[in-house]
Amino acid sequence: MKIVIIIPTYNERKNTREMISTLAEIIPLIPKHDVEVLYVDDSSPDGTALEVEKAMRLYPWLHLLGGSQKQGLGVAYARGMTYAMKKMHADWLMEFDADFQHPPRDIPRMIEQIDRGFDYIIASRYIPGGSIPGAWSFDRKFLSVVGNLVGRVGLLTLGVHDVTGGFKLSRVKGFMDQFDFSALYSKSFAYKVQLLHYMVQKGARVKELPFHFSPRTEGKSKIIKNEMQETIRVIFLIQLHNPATIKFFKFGVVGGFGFVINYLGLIYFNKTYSGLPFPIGVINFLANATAAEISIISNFIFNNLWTFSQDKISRVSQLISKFLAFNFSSVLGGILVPSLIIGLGTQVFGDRYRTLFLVLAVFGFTVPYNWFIYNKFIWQKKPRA
Ligand SMILES: Nc1nc2c(ncn2[C@@H]2O[C@H](COP(=O)(O)OP(=O)(O)O)[C@@H](O)[C@H]2O)c(=O)[nH]1
Ligand SMILES: [Mg+2]
Repeated sequence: MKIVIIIPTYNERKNTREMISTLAEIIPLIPKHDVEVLYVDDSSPDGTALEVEKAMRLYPWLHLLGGSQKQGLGVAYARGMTYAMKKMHADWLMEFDADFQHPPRDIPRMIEQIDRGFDYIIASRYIPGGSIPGAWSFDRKFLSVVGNLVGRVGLLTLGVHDVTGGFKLSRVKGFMDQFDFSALYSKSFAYKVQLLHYMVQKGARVKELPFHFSPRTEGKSKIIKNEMQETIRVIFLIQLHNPATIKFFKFGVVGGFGFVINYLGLIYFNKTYSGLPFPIGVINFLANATAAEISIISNFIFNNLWTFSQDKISRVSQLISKFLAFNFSSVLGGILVPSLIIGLGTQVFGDRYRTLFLVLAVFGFTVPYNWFIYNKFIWQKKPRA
């Protein structure tokens, strides 16, 4: 396998000289694979590129991709990865920093995982055995931990413990070779969360290996101040284009609309039925039952035509049986169980918690329950070409 270690640099001359001699010791330890190194330099004023060029005379595995000006880490990786795949015919791409914050000694451990059937190997600071620099200030640590957590939740990739790190190994075939680099949302560090989200969404088998993220000893950090905002912006754009998120949003709109119909229907049918010779309790029972049934029908229609339009039910026999199942499930998940939660909750804790238990029942039970039932039983995914 051809593995290309991509190292973007901006003013890393001193680190680069040392890094190349360290890599020269490490690469022979990986005889099973063809490991090459590609420096992607943005015309660093300190002459980083000269250092690489000098060493290239000694090491045939060393390459340099120059650039005209500093455009950000995301742009540098987009250039480097494209070059490694198209010109160097890489089977695997490694993301690696020039400044020794990623320990070069961990490279062979990462590469070993290739033979174990993984597609995406992540060096992780946030699993047992991994760490961030102890010398960092509290603020810096806090920002790193919280930023990573925001990323995990925002990307809906809770299974990955470190989503903001920059030391990774990605399979080209079926994964990176299908990524459209012109669609990168960020020119800077936030490209990382987008690539990670892409790999996970593509179904990559992920392996996280713990590592100690060292403090920088030479040169200056190039990370920009508002990187957190930039990352949040990228996550937002990712979700805006994520079919599962769009579907969940539509499901929410339809559900909310159903709730309003139910509420207005209760008022309307209370008036309509008020002439009937029943006590008010029975009238409200009937009014709510009618309104709830109308909202169930509306939920079914709009979810079928809009939310789950890709898996639309259209055969009449199927429509009938699926609607009956939907209706039954809605009575259970939308009426019976929430009523029980509200009834039990207010019985135990008092009536002033009524709204709290309503919210708890809807968001803690009905929403996840319906989402699960709709996806698994009502609108099962049709096989797609
Ligand atoms: N080519 C290039 N490399 C960059 C750019 N920004 C950062 N880097 C490199 O990316 C790596 C990580 O950057 P660094 O400043 O160490 O980020 P930090 O570890 O988060 O503080 C280093 O090797 C940098 O030299 C850029 O705009 N262009
Ligand atoms: Mg660094």
